[in-house]
Amino acid sequence: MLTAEQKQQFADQGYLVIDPQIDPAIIDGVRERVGNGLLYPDGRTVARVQDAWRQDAGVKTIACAPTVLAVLAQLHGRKPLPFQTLNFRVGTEQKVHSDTVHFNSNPAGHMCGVWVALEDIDQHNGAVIYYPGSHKLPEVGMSEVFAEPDLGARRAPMRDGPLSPRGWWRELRGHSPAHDSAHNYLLYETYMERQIERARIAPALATIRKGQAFVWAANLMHGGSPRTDPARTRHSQVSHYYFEGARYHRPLLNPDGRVRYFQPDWIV
Ligand SMILES: O=C(O)CCC(=O)C(=O)O
Repeated sequence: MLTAEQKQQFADQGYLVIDPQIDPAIIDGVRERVGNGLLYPDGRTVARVQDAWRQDAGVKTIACAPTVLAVLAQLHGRKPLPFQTLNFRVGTEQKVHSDTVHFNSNPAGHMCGVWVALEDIDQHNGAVIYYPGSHKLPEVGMSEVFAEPDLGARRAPMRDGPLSPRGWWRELRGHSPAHDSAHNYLLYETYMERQIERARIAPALATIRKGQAFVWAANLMHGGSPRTDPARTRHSQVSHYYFEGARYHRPLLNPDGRVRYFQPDWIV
Protein backbone atom coordinates (compact mmCIF):
# COMPACT_ATOMS: atom_id res chain seq x y z
CA MET A 1 0.00 0.00 0.00
CA LEU A 2 2.80 2.45 0.83
CA THR A 3 5.20 3.35 -1.94
CA ALA A 4 8.93 2.83 -1.60
CA GLU A 5 9.28 6.65 -1.47
CA GLN A 6 6.86 6.91 1.44
CA LYS A 7 8.72 4.22 3.39
CA GLN A 8 12.00 5.94 2.65
CA GLN A 9 10.61 9.28 3.77
CA PHE A 10 9.49 7.81 7.08
CA ALA A 11 12.91 6.22 7.56
CA ASP A 12 14.77 9.45 6.67
CA GLN A 13 12.46 12.11 8.11
CA GLY A 14 10.56 10.25 10.86
CA TYR A 15 7.06 11.24 9.74
CA LEU A 16 4.47 10.65 7.05
CA VAL A 17 1.16 12.28 6.10
CA ILE A 18 -1.42 9.72 5.04
CA ASP A 19 -5.09 9.45 4.19
CA PRO A 20 -6.34 7.05 6.89
CA GLN A 21 -9.58 6.53 4.95
CA ILE A 22 -11.83 7.19 7.91
CA ASP A 23 -15.52 7.83 7.20
CA PRO A 24 -16.13 11.63 7.51
CA ALA A 25 -19.25 10.88 9.60
CA ILE A 26 -17.00 9.20 12.19
CA ILE A 27 -14.68 12.22 12.21
CA ASP A 28 -17.59 14.65 12.66
CA GLY A 29 -19.21 12.50 15.33
CA VAL A 30 -16.04 12.34 17.44
CA ARG A 31 -15.51 16.07 17.07
CA GLU A 32 -19.03 16.79 18.33
CA ARG A 33 -19.22 14.21 21.12
CA VAL A 34 -15.70 14.37 22.50
CA GLY A 35 -14.25 17.64 21.26
CA ASN A 36 -17.32 19.67 22.04
CA GLY A 37 -17.90 17.98 25.35
CA LEU A 38 -21.18 16.28 24.49
CA LEU A 39 -19.83 13.07 25.95
CA TYR A 40 -20.16 14.54 29.39
CA PRO A 41 -23.57 14.92 31.03
CA ASP A 42 -22.55 18.15 32.78
CA GLY A 43 -21.71 19.69 29.41
CA ARG A 44 -18.17 20.56 30.40
CA THR A 45 -15.67 21.02 27.61
CA VAL A 46 -12.15 19.86 28.20
CA ALA A 47 -9.04 20.66 26.24
CA ARG A 48 -7.65 17.14 26.43
CA VAL A 49 -9.57 13.89 26.93
CA GLN A 50 -7.55 10.77 27.58
CA ASP A 51 -8.77 7.32 26.56
CA ALA A 52 -12.21 8.37 25.35
CA TRP A 53 -12.09 5.12 23.32
CA ARG A 54 -13.45 3.42 26.42
CA GLN A 55 -16.73 5.34 26.12
CA ASP A 56 -16.89 6.36 22.48
CA ALA A 57 -17.03 3.88 19.61
CA GLY A 58 -15.97 6.57 17.10
CA VAL A 59 -12.72 7.26 18.96
CA LYS A 60 -12.01 3.53 18.93
CA THR A 61 -12.81 3.32 15.22
CA ILE A 62 -10.26 6.07 14.49
CA ALA A 63 -7.59 4.36 16.62
CA CYS A 64 -8.24 1.02 14.94
CA ALA A 65 -8.75 2.28 11.36
CA PRO A 66 -7.67 -0.58 9.07
CA THR A 67 -5.63 1.73 6.81
CA VAL A 68 -3.71 3.12 9.80
CA LEU A 69 -2.98 -0.37 11.10
CA ALA A 70 -1.84 -1.51 7.64
CA VAL A 71 0.43 1.52 7.21
CA LEU A 72 2.03 1.04 10.63
CA ALA A 73 2.55 -2.67 9.97
CA GLN A 74 4.36 -1.79 6.76
CA LEU A 75 6.52 0.85 8.43
CA HIS A 76 7.53 -1.30 11.41
CA GLY A 77 7.30 -4.82 10.00
CA ARG A 78 5.32 -5.79 13.11
CA LYS A 79 1.67 -5.81 14.11
CA PRO A 80 0.65 -2.44 15.66
CA LEU A 81 -1.19 -2.51 18.97
CA PRO A 82 -3.17 0.66 19.83
CA PHE A 83 -3.12 1.41 23.57
CA GLN A 84 -3.99 5.06 24.23
CA THR A 85 -6.04 7.89 22.73
CA LEU A 86 -5.95 11.62 23.43
CA ASN A 87 -8.57 13.96 22.02
CA PHE A 88 -7.94 17.68 21.84
CA ARG A 89 -10.37 20.55 21.36
CA VAL A 90 -7.66 23.21 21.04
CA GLY A 91 -3.92 23.24 20.38
CA THR A 92 -1.74 21.97 23.21
CA GLU A 93 1.22 24.34 22.80
CA GLN A 94 3.15 21.45 24.31
CA LYS A 95 6.91 21.94 24.38
CA VAL A 96 9.21 19.86 22.23
CA HIS A 97 9.60 16.25 23.33
CA SER A 98 9.93 12.74 21.95
CA ASP A 99 7.41 10.09 22.83
CA THR A 100 10.24 7.75 23.86
CA VAL A 101 10.44 9.55 27.21
CA HIS A 102 6.79 8.66 27.85
CA PHE A 103 6.56 5.29 26.10
CA ASN A 104 9.43 3.09 25.09
CA SER A 105 10.00 -0.56 24.46
CA ASN A 106 12.61 -3.27 24.50
CA PRO A 107 13.82 -3.54 21.77
CA ALA A 108 13.70 0.27 21.64
CA GLY A 109 11.53 2.38 19.39
CA HIS A 110 8.60 0.04 18.76
CA MET A 111 6.13 2.82 19.41
CA CYS A 112 4.39 5.30 17.16
CA GLY A 113 1.91 8.20 17.25
CA VAL A 114 -0.85 8.80 14.70
CA TRP A 115 -2.46 12.25 14.85
CA VAL A 116 -5.73 12.63 12.97
CA ALA A 117 -7.06 16.09 12.09
CA LEU A 118 -10.76 16.39 12.93
CA GLU A 119 -10.82 19.80 11.23
CA ASP A 120 -8.47 21.68 8.89
CA ILE A 121 -5.19 22.61 10.55
CA ASP A 122 -3.14 25.68 9.64
CA GLN A 123 -0.43 27.83 11.16
CA HIS A 124 -2.90 29.75 13.34
CA ASN A 125 -4.73 27.03 15.27
CA GLY A 126 -1.81 25.29 16.96
CA ALA A 127 -0.60 22.76 14.39
CA VAL A 128 1.76 20.06 15.57
CA ILE A 129 5.32 21.35 15.22
CA TYR A 130 8.00 18.78 14.41
CA TYR A 131 11.66 18.53 13.57
CA PRO A 132 12.23 16.42 10.43
CA GLY A 133 15.00 13.86 10.86
CA SER A 134 15.29 14.41 14.63
CA HIS A 135 14.25 10.80 15.25
CA LYS A 136 17.82 9.86 14.30
CA LEU A 137 19.27 11.75 17.27
CA PRO A 138 20.07 9.63 20.33
CA GLU A 139 17.10 8.84 22.55
CA VAL A 140 16.93 11.08 25.59
CA GLY A 141 16.08 9.76 29.03
CA MET A 142 16.41 11.45 32.39
CA SER A 143 19.99 10.21 32.82
CA GLU A 144 21.04 12.26 29.74
CA VAL A 145 19.20 15.28 31.15
CA PHE A 146 20.85 14.97 34.56
CA ALA A 147 24.28 14.52 32.94
CA GLU A 148 24.07 18.18 31.85
CA PRO A 149 25.80 19.85 34.82
CA ASP A 150 23.40 22.75 35.40
CA LEU A 151 20.31 20.57 34.91
CA GLY A 152 21.72 17.77 37.06
CA ALA A 153 22.31 20.29 39.85
CA ARG A 154 18.62 21.25 39.74
CA ARG A 155 17.41 17.69 39.79
CA ALA A 156 14.62 16.92 42.26
CA PRO A 157 15.07 13.96 44.59
CA MET A 158 13.92 10.65 43.20
CA ARG A 159 10.92 8.85 44.52
CA ASP A 160 11.30 5.23 45.53
CA GLY A 161 8.73 3.52 43.38
CA PRO A 162 7.09 4.07 40.02
CA LEU A 163 4.48 6.79 39.63
CA SER A 164 1.12 5.96 38.12
CA PRO A 165 0.18 7.79 34.87
CA ARG A 166 -2.61 9.61 36.74
CA GLY A 167 -0.20 10.57 39.50
CA TRP A 168 2.26 11.85 36.95
CA TRP A 169 -0.28 14.07 35.22
CA ARG A 170 -1.45 15.39 38.58
CA GLU A 171 2.11 16.31 39.41
CA LEU A 172 2.69 17.91 36.04
CA ARG A 173 -0.32 20.11 36.61
CA GLY A 174 0.77 20.95 40.13
CA HIS A 175 -2.15 19.24 41.85
CA SER A 176 -0.06 16.97 43.97
CA PRO A 177 2.04 17.87 47.01
CA ALA A 178 5.04 16.01 45.57
CA HIS A 179 6.31 17.86 42.52
CA ASP A 180 9.50 15.98 41.75
CA SER A 181 8.44 14.41 38.41
CA ALA A 182 6.91 17.65 37.16
CA HIS A 183 10.03 19.54 38.16
CA ASN A 184 12.28 17.03 36.40
CA TYR A 185 10.10 17.14 33.30
CA LEU A 186 10.77 20.88 33.04
CA LEU A 187 14.50 20.04 33.03
CA TYR A 188 13.84 17.51 30.28
CA GLU A 189 12.09 20.18 28.20
CA THR A 190 15.04 22.53 28.64
CA TYR A 191 17.39 19.76 27.56
CA MET A 192 15.32 19.05 24.45
CA GLU A 193 15.34 22.72 23.45
CA ARG A 194 19.12 22.66 23.70
CA GLN A 195 19.25 19.48 21.62
CA ILE A 196 17.29 21.18 18.84
CA GLU A 197 19.60 24.21 18.92
CA ARG A 198 22.69 22.00 18.86
CA ALA A 199 21.36 19.90 15.98
CA ARG A 200 20.27 23.03 14.07
CA ILE A 201 17.14 21.35 12.75
CA ALA A 202 14.52 23.72 11.36
CA PRO A 203 10.96 23.05 12.54
CA ALA A 204 8.00 22.29 10.28
CA LEU A 205 4.25 22.47 10.89
CA ALA A 206 1.86 19.59 10.28
CA THR A 207 -0.72 21.73 8.48
CA ILE A 208 -2.89 18.86 7.37
CA ARG A 209 -6.48 18.81 6.21
CA LYS A 210 -9.47 17.40 8.05
CA GLY A 211 -9.41 13.62 7.78
CA GLN A 212 -5.67 13.36 7.09
CA ALA A 213 -3.27 11.76 9.55
CA PHE A 214 0.25 12.64 10.61
CA VAL A 215 2.30 9.60 11.60
CA TRP A 216 5.44 10.13 13.65
CA ALA A 217 8.25 7.88 14.80
CA ALA A 218 8.67 7.35 18.55
CA ASN A 219 11.84 9.44 18.71
CA LEU A 220 10.71 12.31 16.44
CA MET A 221 10.90 15.60 18.34
CA HIS A 222 7.56 17.37 18.23
CA GLY A 223 5.15 19.51 20.22
CA GLY A 224 2.27 21.96 19.75
CA SER A 225 2.89 25.26 17.94
CA PRO A 226 1.53 28.53 19.41
CA ARG A 227 -2.18 29.22 18.93
CA THR A 228 -1.77 32.54 17.20
CA ASP A 229 -5.57 32.80 16.94
CA PRO A 230 -6.79 31.84 20.43
CA ALA A 231 -10.42 31.88 19.26
CA ARG A 232 -9.78 28.89 16.97
CA THR A 233 -10.32 25.27 17.89
CA ARG A 234 -8.00 22.49 16.79
CA HIS A 235 -10.06 19.32 17.04
CA SER A 236 -7.78 16.30 16.74
CA GLN A 237 -7.15 12.80 18.00
CA VAL A 238 -3.78 11.21 18.59
CA SER A 239 -3.61 7.47 19.08
CA HIS A 240 -0.51 5.76 20.43
CA TYR A 241 0.65 2.34 19.28
CA TYR A 242 3.13 -0.21 20.46
CA PHE A 243 4.20 -3.11 18.26
CA GLU A 244 3.91 -6.82 18.87
CA GLY A 245 6.83 -8.81 20.19
CA ALA A 246 8.41 -6.20 22.46
CA ARG A 247 8.27 -5.34 26.17
CA TYR A 248 6.90 -1.96 27.11
CA HIS A 249 7.93 0.65 29.64
CA ARG A 250 7.41 4.33 30.56
CA PRO A 251 10.77 5.98 31.30
CA LEU A 252 9.30 9.10 32.90
CA LEU A 253 7.36 7.14 35.46
CA ASN A 254 10.58 5.47 36.55
CA PRO A 255 12.99 8.36 36.92
CA ASP A 256 15.34 6.31 39.08
CA GLY A 257 16.46 4.81 35.75
CA ARG A 258 15.28 1.28 36.54
CA VAL A 259 13.24 -0.17 33.69
CA ARG A 260 9.90 -1.45 34.93
CA TYR A 261 7.81 -3.11 32.26
CA PHE A 262 4.06 -2.71 32.18
CA GLN A 263 1.13 -4.33 30.43
CA PRO A 264 -0.70 -1.69 28.34
CA ASP A 265 -4.48 -1.76 28.18
CA TRP A 266 -4.86 -2.61 24.50
CA ILE A 267 -7.64 -1.00 22.50
CA VAL A 268 -9.54 -3.95 21.13
O1 LIG B 1 -1.31 17.65 19.67
C1 LIG B 1 -0.31 18.27 20.00
O2 LIG B 1 -0.26 19.52 19.98
C2 LIG B 1 0.90 17.54 20.50
C3 LIG B 1 0.58 16.12 20.85
C4 LIG B 1 1.78 15.41 21.34
O3 LIG B 1 2.82 15.98 21.48
C5 LIG B 1 1.74 13.98 21.66
O4 LIG B 1 0.67 13.36 21.64
O5 LIG B 1 2.81 13.42 21.97
